[in-house]
Amino acid sequence: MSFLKQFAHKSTSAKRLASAYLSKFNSKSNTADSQLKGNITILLRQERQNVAGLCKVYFQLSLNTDHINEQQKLEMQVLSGDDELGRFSIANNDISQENWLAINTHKLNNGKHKLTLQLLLDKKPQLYNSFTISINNEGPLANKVSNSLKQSNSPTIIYKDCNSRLFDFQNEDLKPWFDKSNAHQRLEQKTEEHPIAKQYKSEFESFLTHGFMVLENILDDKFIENINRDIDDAVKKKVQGYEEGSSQRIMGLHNSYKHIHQLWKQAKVIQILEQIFEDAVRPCQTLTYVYGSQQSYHQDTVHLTPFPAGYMCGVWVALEDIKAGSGELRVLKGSHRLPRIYRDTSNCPQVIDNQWDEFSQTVDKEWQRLIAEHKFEEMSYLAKKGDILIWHENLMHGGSVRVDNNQSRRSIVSHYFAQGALGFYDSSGLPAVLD
Ligand SMILES: O=C(O)CCC(=O)C(=O)O
Repeated sequence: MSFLKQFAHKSTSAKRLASAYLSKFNSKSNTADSQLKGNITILLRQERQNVAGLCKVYFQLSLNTDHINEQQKLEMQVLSGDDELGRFSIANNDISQENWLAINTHKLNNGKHKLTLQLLLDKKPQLYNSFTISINNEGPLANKVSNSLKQSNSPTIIYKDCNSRLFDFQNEDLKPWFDKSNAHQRLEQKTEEHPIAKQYKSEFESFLTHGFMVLENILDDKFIENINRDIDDAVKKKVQGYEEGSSQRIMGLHNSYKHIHQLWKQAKVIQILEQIFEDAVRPCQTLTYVYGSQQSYHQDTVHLTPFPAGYMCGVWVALEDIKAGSGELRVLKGSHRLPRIYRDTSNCPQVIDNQWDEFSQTVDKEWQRLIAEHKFEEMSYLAKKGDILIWHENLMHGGSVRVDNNQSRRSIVSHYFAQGALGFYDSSGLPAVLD
């Protein structure tokens, strides 16, 4: 079975992956004096040939292991020309399954790079395969991030685990303006510089003080009607096994529904986020809810993790007038100033193969402890259709209990990262999939 077909048969998400990963780099021959026979197949998303941030590369080894004994060491070396960018050990169960590595592209210069994966046995080259990427990390934020990653010796190649330990989260110079002590002064300045900051000044004030802003009446009824029609179709087709009436969320509908895709890239929202990030914006995912999520209070930081901290926002869009008792979105005002919880700082295990139980229990205790130690005012968000709430990466938010189980609460959450930042999912250790 071909590599692509193996992906396609694994699961629904793997099917999506297979169709997203269009460029396949077939194996080259063994090096002259290699002891091992086999090949390395590389899969790369086509659009990632113009890459920024963390670039995920899938590879698979097909190898006859008969000639390897237990004492021998298999490693993968990643090279740019003759320069080694990184190397990591290959365990027995890494052979014949799909593996991934992430290229920390901010560590490399912009432009084209021919990269090679080379398999080593006891440090001797065995097999290799090459691919080309074109790196494009541009703008003041990308430059700052690049410098920080170089200074802190962040690895250029990350194997199977992106996590907060790999990046210098203590670097004060990387703080975004809205997390600095002079943020209100900076906002005054921004209102002189940009009409969006001027128009939404009080909303920006709320973002600084409370960790979220509410924007009323941003989307028109006709557009929302079309989005709701998309959702009706997904519900009818039971996309992702969706059960009518449940609190289940449907992920990634922007990939298959036109109007949800338009919402994901809605110009007004992007313009406001550009003012928050002071950088271009990269959309990440969409989560569609037909009924209230009933999620307990949480920060997104450990799930959708930007480096530098702060350069990610959640955007919550009301697709109907939200009724009390429907499981309204709720937020804790000012909780964005709480410490950030990462997997590493809270001793949570990495989530592998969707095994969330231990991770969720551990991190949830941390969040509830932090909330109990402080006093925050709660806001239940009774939005009107077409209203939008933008939250700071670290704001505590969740869904209230559904008192009336028959009452729908249609909404879509999308997450956005600043273009010059890098994004990963600290909980699972994966690089973020960004547009
Ligand atoms: O809409 C809600 O109730 C909360 C959504 C949320 O926080 C999430 O999906 O991560």
